[in-house]
Amino acid sequence: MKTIVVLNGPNLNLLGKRQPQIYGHETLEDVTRLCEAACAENFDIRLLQSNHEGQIIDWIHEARETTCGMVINPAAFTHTSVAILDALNTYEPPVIEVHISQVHKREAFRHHSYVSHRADGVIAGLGIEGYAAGVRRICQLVERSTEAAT
Ligand code: CA2
Repeated sequence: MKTIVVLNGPNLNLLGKRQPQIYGHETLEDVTRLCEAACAENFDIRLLQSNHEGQIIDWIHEARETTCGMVINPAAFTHTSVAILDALNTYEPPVIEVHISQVHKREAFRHHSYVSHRADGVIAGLGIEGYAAGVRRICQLVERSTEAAT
């Protein structure tokens, strides 16, 4: 099994419980189910969420050895964290950045992403379906690179 890590930043533990007009009614458990359903055969999902920047950085470091790709919604750290960008720059497999809301229709401070300097793809405004699209893209990229190597 190849593992895709799905990392989630601060406040996303409240998904489905607050501000449904922006983030919808689905919870992180629903995101896990959606990602598992989107996975190709021979892939599995490890979904993690933290409100702490250092924890997310530690998980990125661990993922270097244990995962074949990453879907990341860094939440507010998207717009602030050079430290998460630096950690992602040490991670070689494909990275897809996901935002549930259409950040470019929102406040100007949400329009810049440090993580986009590293991400291989960026998805915004598809609701939680964006995570599934990110997982499908990771599977495709990993399968293509495996085929190219054989
Ligand atoms: O649209 C996204 O996915 C965001 O990454 C969500 C972040 C926000 O800071 C980014 O600009 C865009 C906020 C996550 C907060 O999540 C909540 C979920 C439910 C209720 C309250 C907060």
